[in-house]
Amino acid sequence: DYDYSNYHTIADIYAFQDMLVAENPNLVSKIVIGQSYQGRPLNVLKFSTGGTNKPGIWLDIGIHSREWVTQACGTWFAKKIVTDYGSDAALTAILDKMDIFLEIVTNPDGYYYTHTSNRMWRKTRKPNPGSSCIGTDPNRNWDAGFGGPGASDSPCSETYRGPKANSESEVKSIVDFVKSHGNLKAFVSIHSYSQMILYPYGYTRTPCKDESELHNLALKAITDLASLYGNSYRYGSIINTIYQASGGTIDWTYNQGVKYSYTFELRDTGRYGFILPANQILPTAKETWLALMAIMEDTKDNT
Ligand code: 0X9
Ligand code: ZN
Repeated sequence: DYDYSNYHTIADIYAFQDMLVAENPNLVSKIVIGQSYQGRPLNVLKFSTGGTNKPGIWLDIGIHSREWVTQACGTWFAKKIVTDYGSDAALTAILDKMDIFLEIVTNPDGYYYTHTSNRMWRKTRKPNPGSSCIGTDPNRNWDAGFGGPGASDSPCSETYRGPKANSESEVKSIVDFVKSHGNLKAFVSIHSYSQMILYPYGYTRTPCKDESELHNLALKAITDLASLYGNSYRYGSIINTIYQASGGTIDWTYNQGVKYSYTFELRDTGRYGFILPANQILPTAKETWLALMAIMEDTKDNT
């Protein structure tokens, strides 16, 4: 049986995904939206109770490979969905109306590298011509304020934006999926650490047009999260709450018309940072799930 309370290799997570599909064929399927630079499949679990092109909720996890608590929470979320469907009224109502798409290992080359060579690897693993430094920050590579302040043009930087928007296949594969799906209503990108729920924008100080609604829903989400263990989260726009960041995921999805676009930054606030002890995986997953449910329910009620 899969051990949700420990960290796992990419091989384990791929096997977990296939097992979940095999055990729940009427609810879960696996979509391969592309492949990484090194040729690994970019797997997305689709949770659907049937129908064609129902409104969708997207969750991507681990675009920064060293943020290990996020991929660990992702496997727990996947199991939670199949457990709660048909027994939890709120999750059942969401899945009766909408499909959920879950990409647990969004940067598989980086994740492999964090297990084999450098636990603190963040970026993709694509070489940069003319530089000995490897990789692009896949959260600076999206076509929203690309090239502006809050990203680097130096391949050796941890926030290198890449040679052009969508240069990383791990990003472009999601871009193609979002466009071809055409009916996503929520898009939640999960990172760690710093305990925040963030909404657009990161590349500009101009407030997004749904700011007050996204702000109120973020407050509901962090309140529900805190109800479990009293853990406190901050919330607000990316630029006002964390820092200016251009070329970020949810700025692009929001500009595509996906209104409920959020970035989560999970535990902790810096004591352990990216190296969160495994005994915090389950509490982090459980509290985060309450925030995700708040956002998914509100999306469902407004769809
Ligand atoms: O800098 C980042 O990419 C994120 N923080 S992290 O420690 N996980 O690297 C925050 C970025 C905010 N989100 C977007 N710009 N979409
Ligand atoms: Zn991150």
